[in-house]
Amino acid sequence: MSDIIFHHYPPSPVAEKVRVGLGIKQLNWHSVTIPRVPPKPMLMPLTGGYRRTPVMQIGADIYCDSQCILRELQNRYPQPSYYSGDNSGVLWSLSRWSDGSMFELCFKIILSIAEPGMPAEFIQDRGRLYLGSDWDFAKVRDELPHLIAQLWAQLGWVEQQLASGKQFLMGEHASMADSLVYYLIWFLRGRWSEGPEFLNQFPALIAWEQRVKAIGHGTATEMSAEQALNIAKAAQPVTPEYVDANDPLKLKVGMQISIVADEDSGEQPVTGTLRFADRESIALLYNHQQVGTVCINFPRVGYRISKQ
Ligand SMILES: N[C@@H](CCC(=O)N[C@@H](CS)C(=O)NCC(=O)O)C(=O)O
Repeated sequence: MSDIIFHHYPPSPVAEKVRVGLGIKQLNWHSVTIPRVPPKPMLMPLTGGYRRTPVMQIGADIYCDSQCILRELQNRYPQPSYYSGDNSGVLWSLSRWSDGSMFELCFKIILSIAEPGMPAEFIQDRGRLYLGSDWDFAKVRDELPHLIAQLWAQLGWVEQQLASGKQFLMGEHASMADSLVYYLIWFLRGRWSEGPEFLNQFPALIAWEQRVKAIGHGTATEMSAEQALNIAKAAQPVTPEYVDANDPLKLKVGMQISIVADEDSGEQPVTGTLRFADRESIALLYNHQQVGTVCINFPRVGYRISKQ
């Protein structure tokens, strides 16, 4: 099987979610460090303009968004499973809470407090990406007690889930639930000056956090961005040609489509030729002179598809 190449940067919380996922399966992977803000000229040939972090590459197949990456890792490396028993539907639903309202809360608390000391370029980029065209961190700061109260109540659910003494969120083995929640705790502890003190009121959560940390990230070896591009160029996509017969958008293999995150983030759509679409994922072929043809995969949930 082709090697896993992971494009990310160390302080990225969403990348930490996947790094823990790589740890749960004890995988070997190549680490390519990408810039924290655009331009990302060595990533764009692979992603057709998708600029977020992280991105996974396996040969000439590219997986954008942590949801899509974890799904592909589970498909390719089924054991040990990200699911515990038959609860995969619940875990994917949980991911919409952790990546949606919970990530937004953590982001707002951390970035609004950190803003005054951060580079203007970074703040402008993240403000537009996560808070929309009328972003304003000062307004977010005015709401901090409310936001922290919302976080407090929801971290209480995590504490409650662990209170009976189980090792991990879904039982005695680590599952995707642990990576989905751990990355938010990692973000709060590492980037919010009051985070460590705030977390002290959740003792079961802190003991669990140590257990998840101990899982590690699998085994990473550094790779240059040039090497990653050359690997894509030398490979052919393996994502099959397929569209689900019940597709509500009546998609067909070969259609020209574009795809973009379904929120006011100011991101550019990625345009290409439809190759694969089922309920969970969509993939398009994209050509770039530096890599030839690559197949770029996205999750369906959270993304808007337009026919060209
Ligand atoms: N829905 C995406 C969200 C990814 C995301 O927002 N990642 C942050 C980094 S933690 C990001 O892309 N920041 C802007 C950047 O890296 O350019 C996913 O699950 O992968």
